[in-house]
Amino acid sequence: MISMTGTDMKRALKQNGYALVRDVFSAEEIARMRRQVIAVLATNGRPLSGGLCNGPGEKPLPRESDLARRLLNDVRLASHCGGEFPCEIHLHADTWNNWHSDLEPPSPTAVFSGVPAWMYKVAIFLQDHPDRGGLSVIPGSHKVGYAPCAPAHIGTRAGDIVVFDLRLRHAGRIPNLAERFIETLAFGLQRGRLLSETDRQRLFRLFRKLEQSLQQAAAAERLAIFLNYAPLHEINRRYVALRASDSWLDPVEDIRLAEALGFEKPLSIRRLIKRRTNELERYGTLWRGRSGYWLNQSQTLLLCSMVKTSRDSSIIGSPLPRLMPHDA
Ligand SMILES: O=C(O)CCC(=O)C(=O)O
Repeated sequence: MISMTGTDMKRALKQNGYALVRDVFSAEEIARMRRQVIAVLATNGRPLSGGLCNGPGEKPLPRESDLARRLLNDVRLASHCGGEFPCEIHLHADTWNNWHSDLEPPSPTAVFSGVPAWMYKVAIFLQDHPDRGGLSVIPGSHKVGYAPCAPAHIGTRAGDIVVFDLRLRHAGRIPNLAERFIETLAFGLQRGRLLSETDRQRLFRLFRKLEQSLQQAAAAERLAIFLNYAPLHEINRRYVALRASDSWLDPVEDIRLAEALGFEKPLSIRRLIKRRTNELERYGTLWRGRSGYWLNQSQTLLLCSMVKTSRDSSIIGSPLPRLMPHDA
């Protein structure tokens, strides 16, 4: 991706859960995308949150269409993680989207090591959103779930893209009072089995059209494209698997562990790790960086128990939670 280095992007995503990349697409590209999105939604759009959407599900954008071919093969959209290209496209026109996260954030433990490409989504807004109405986010909420933090309304110009973590709390155009009322009412009717999901979305669409007909000046249609790096159903499956393992937790640096365990010569922990590599690798690949070993949570616990056994001192317990880098 351009206009932001890979390092800056990684830092922004790790810290805030989102990164804004300016001027990725030219005005001509945006104009063409607008025309193409409008055409697709006119024929293959289905009602969603007052507007229309396309993909995934029935009649998604064909991969051989010009829009799909361009977006799914565009090196500017290749993931900062490993260069993967996006594989799924969602088109939205004039939808509202209240606060939510696409994947339930982990709480209270932060998660940010070795995050795979599929954990991110790219948003392309096809018009300017100088203050609000584009993407709003709760910075850092991908790490801490529902911690109360002030929202940030990301000011975007047509041509910019926003990359964000699927665990980040975010919103699109926030529904107004009347829209929230109709949502609550429709949810009630759906719960009482008086309305199907399709009918509920149709009702929102009708309501939105009514709202627009009452507005004095027609606003330009709010068009947006969202790209995923894996199919949606795959993302959910992989996330469940990831959360069930401990490899997504921040690894612990050998020296910090040795210090927390009270080693007189912290570097000597490496001899122990080397000696017991086979046992440690039963719990995942032992990762050796330039500055030493990094251990996952299971390896850390195992190493603690080895030290405990070899020194006959009680170690497991209090130091471990304090080893997490984000607590430092
Ligand atoms: O409508 C928007 O801009 C936000 C869309 C969104 O929240 C989502 O795709 O998860």
